[in-house]
Amino acid sequence: MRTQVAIVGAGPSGLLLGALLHKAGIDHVIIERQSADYVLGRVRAGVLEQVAVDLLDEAGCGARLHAEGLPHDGFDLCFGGRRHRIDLHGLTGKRVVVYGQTEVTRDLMAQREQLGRRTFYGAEEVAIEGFDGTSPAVTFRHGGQTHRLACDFIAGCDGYHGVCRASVPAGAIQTHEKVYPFGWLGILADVPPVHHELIYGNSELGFMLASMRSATRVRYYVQCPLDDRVEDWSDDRFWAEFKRRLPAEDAERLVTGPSFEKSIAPLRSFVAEPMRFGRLFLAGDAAHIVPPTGAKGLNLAAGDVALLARALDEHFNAKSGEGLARYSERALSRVWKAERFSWWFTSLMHDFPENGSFGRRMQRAELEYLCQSTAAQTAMAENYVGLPLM
Ligand code: FAS
Ligand code: PHB
Repeated sequence: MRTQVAIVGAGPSGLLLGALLHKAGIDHVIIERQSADYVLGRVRAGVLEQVAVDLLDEAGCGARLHAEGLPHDGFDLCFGGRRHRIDLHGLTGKRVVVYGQTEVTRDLMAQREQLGRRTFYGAEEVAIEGFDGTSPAVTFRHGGQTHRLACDFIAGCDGYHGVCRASVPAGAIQTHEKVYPFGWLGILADVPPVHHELIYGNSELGFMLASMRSATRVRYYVQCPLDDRVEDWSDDRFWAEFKRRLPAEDAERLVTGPSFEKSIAPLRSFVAEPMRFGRLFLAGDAAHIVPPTGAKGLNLAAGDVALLARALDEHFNAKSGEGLARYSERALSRVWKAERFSWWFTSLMHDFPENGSFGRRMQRAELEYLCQSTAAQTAMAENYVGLPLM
């Protein structure tokens, strides 16, 4: 088999890249190790920046997002019994859209199915080769047969645990990592949200986030110890803890109910540099991870894909190599700014016992300053709604 671009991974990065390459008339194939149902079953991001919304429109996949997504003009910060709204739209003229990653993935998969583009789900023993030369290829087993897909370029969209970054020689790649000493316990439940916008809380008991998927479905999180297990958290325990971390007036009107999804995610900051190795290009979680506090993971992936799709379009259709040559530099410039914001927001909102009373006082001082300074709120808002692509 041969194609122009072999995409490894059918998460949001791989699927969105495929949709944009199709639009540019560039032949491509996606190889995914899990089943489509498994990919759809992962519960992850919930907030889209305008850059991601525009890309889904450009890819022809924005209809349901505009019909069902919830535009949000702000969010609330809560601490020490106080509550302050960050007026995203008032401060930046922009907003975000609440629309789950699962739905983004579903829309991209549905379009791909209609277009009849080749996707190998359930691929085994996926390996990449020749990307440091002029004849890259992806080999894999599927349907009991071994396949070799020759290509011009490989897009490594296979996430943090994927094979692509792992295939780069150690001397050619530099990684930077910070692992946080806690995780997020998240639930999905079909109850009305406690507030019409998101609430980020820094309580004495730890971080909480009240998010949502629709007007009838909530996505709530509490900070929890890294060694906690999901089975340690009954629904009753979760609701009692969530209520304790909410501001009093919200706790009173909180609607609880049975969760139908419950999971614990570890938090890390991670960047691999560069994001290009010859004819292999990394995009999304394959190249970087952010703690979900700033709602940047999925949006950073979309930004990488936009830059890579345009660069490949220039290469194949405009016979220009500048986009590919500058892909890593351009992507990393945006990645590092989002890494900083996600680290800063995580450091501001979570309980770090190791930082002692002085650390808590620094958090409180920064939150107080944030709430009284339009300049500080504007800086926060412009990072939250998303920085320009270039
Ligand atoms: P993904 O990891 O989504 O997709 C990679 C794909 O590659 C997967 O389908 C995988 O099966 C496949 N793959 C892996 N190895 C392979 C191989 N060897 N061969 C073929 N295929 C292979 N972001 C937010 O903005 N907000 C959140 O609240 C949030 N919560 C998260 C919770 C968790 C538990 C995790 C892990 C991430 C969360 N994220 C969140 C970040 C998340 O949304 C990612 O940014 C997003 O999934 C990135 O998409 P991809 O780059 O496509 O990577
Ligand atoms: C979510 O809805 O899953 C979500 C929203 C905002 C975040 C993180 C997660 O910062």
